[in-house]
Amino acid sequence: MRVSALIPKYPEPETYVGRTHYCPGCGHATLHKILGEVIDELGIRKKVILVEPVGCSVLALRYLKVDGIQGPHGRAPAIATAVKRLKPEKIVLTYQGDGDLAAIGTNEILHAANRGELFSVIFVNNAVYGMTGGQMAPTTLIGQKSTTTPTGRMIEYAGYPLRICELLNTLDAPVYLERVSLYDVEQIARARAALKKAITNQIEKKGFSLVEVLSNCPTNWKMTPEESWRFVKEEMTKIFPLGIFRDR
Ligand SMILES: Cc1ncc(C[n+]2csc(CCOP(=O)(O)OP(=O)(O)O)c2C)c(N)n1
Ligand code: SF4
Repeated sequence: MRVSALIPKYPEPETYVGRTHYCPGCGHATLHKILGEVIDELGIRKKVILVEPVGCSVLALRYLKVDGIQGPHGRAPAIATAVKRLKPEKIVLTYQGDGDLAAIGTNEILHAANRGELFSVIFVNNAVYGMTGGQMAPTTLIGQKSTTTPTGRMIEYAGYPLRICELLNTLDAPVYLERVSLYDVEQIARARAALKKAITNQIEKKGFSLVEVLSNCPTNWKMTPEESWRFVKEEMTKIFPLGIFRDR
């Protein structure tokens, strides 16, 4: 018997096409896959409109077989607002990095959340600007090295890491805010459940939902994938605690 016959086959989700361009070990690929699984499970593939970001996941629509729109940097919430208001029967998702959502697009996400727009946000916090070579993001940890903080982020020059879930939790309108991660199988299962909840909230017309996903960037952090996930687990979660901030 051939060895390959003994290896169990795990079917890929219908919505997801594998073999992505991401660096080995990058969380974007895992996240795309579980998002594809959730879309399949909810049977909403033909209804989804994904507003894809500027950032490493700019090619998300090559891998997720859903309709979508490419937004300018940080402006996905404005586009999602328009699409959902014009086509309320669609399931509208934004997928945004921390440079996208928490730097150039902070204003956009704050006001969309405050208006209680009926779309779901997937916010990928990997503590740097991945695509452009690892510059400091608002979420970079104190002391963390990046190309623009070569000796480590200093509070005197760059302030403190911005906590988006906690910030949005001061607003009245959001219905669901959760921070998850992908550093082990249990966390991936939790992240999957959180994505499902955020999208289900939209299907049930409950209101604005955001899932923050603590992810990695082994290439720019100059770590192996294993080291990078250890950093997420041991360092990032100290500053960005995992959990549900709001569930109404
Ligand atoms: C208006 C504008 N400013 C700057 C850029 C350059 N740019 C492209 S991607 C990026 C950073 C993206 O980082 P992040 O959102 O954290 O996503 P990641 O690549 O880490 O997944 C920047 C600054 C741009 N494309 N458009
Ligand atoms: S540069 Fe970082 S975020 Fe971008 S694909 Fe590579 S590991 Fe992922």
